[in-house]
Amino acid sequence: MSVVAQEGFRSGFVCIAGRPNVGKSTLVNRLVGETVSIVAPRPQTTRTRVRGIVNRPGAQLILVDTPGIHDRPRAVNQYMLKEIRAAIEEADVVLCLVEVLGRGGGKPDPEDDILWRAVQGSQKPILLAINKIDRLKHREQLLPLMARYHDMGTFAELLPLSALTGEGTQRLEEALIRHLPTGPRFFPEEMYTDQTQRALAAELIRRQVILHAEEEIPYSTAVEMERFEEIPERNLIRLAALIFVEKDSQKGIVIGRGGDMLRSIGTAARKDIQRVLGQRVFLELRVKVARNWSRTTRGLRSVGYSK
Ligand SMILES: Nc1nc2c(ncn2[C@@H]2O[C@H](COP(=O)(O)OP(=O)(O)OP(=O)(O)O)[C@@H](O)[C@H]2O)c(=O)[nH]1
Ligand SMILES: [Mg+2]
Repeated sequence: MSVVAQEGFRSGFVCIAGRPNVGKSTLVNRLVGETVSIVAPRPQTTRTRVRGIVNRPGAQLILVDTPGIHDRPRAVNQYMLKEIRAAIEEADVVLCLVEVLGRGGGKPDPEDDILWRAVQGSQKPILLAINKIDRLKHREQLLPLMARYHDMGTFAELLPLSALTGEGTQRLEEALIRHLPTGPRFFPEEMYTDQTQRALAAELIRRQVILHAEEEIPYSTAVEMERFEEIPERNLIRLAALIFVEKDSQKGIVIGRGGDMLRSIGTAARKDIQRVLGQRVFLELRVKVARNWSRTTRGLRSVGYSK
């Protein structure tokens, strides 16, 4: 790994912060061009900081995806808030993400106040991306919103885009690189995330639980990989994972009638992991109750959230 700074080479950490479900993880995956961070159509999908690395001629951007910012007293929410604060702290550039047609009804969402409080006072360049412009019928709808954000005076640049279609993401990338300091390449060029394959596989399983189960179960689920055994001569990975829930009733739901739900979670997760890791996968899943794990620091540790 080369840490010798090339003349004019730019590099650094970009923290992506914003309310739950605005598209932070979709944007990271789009810019990196790989699945780095899991995406789901409901809030609070991302739990920890996830780094995605973008290598371009003359620059290395390290994108730090964070959990959606919101303030609730449960231990798991406070853990997520700490992850966001740490990501802002380590960043060279902060990218705030909001969505069009959000709850502000054409104005900045009042619930974003917590985001502004978290970034204010930071001496770093703060950029604002307005996501999901593909959902607008008329592009002029953007203008009043842009004016409002402009008036806040907080942002070095305002960039409308769609992480889903890719529109505007090239401009965003160029803007981020412009605001990065000069510096060395921190990660080898072939590396696109600092996550282990083991951690990524556990996240892909958690995503399938989120997509299959309803109500409070996604918020009560954690996944721990018990076994990750690569068998290169057969191009196969043998995985065994534990799905933690908080109550017996949730365990029953995740397993389903005659094991139906767990089987379909397993099938979908196995396909996803095969696609992302490019190897055949043998996957075994078990469900276990870690009573009320999300409510205490000890509980969080017991399911693998140890920071
Ligand atoms: N229409 C549209 N949908 C988008 C866009 N970007 C993301 N989405 C959708 O928004 C939902 C949330 O996306 P995520 O990337 O998981 O959002 P997030 O901000 O990481 O959410 P948390 O991790 O919960 O904070 C998913 O259903 C995405 O497909 C976009 O540009 N346009
Ligand atoms: Mg996310």
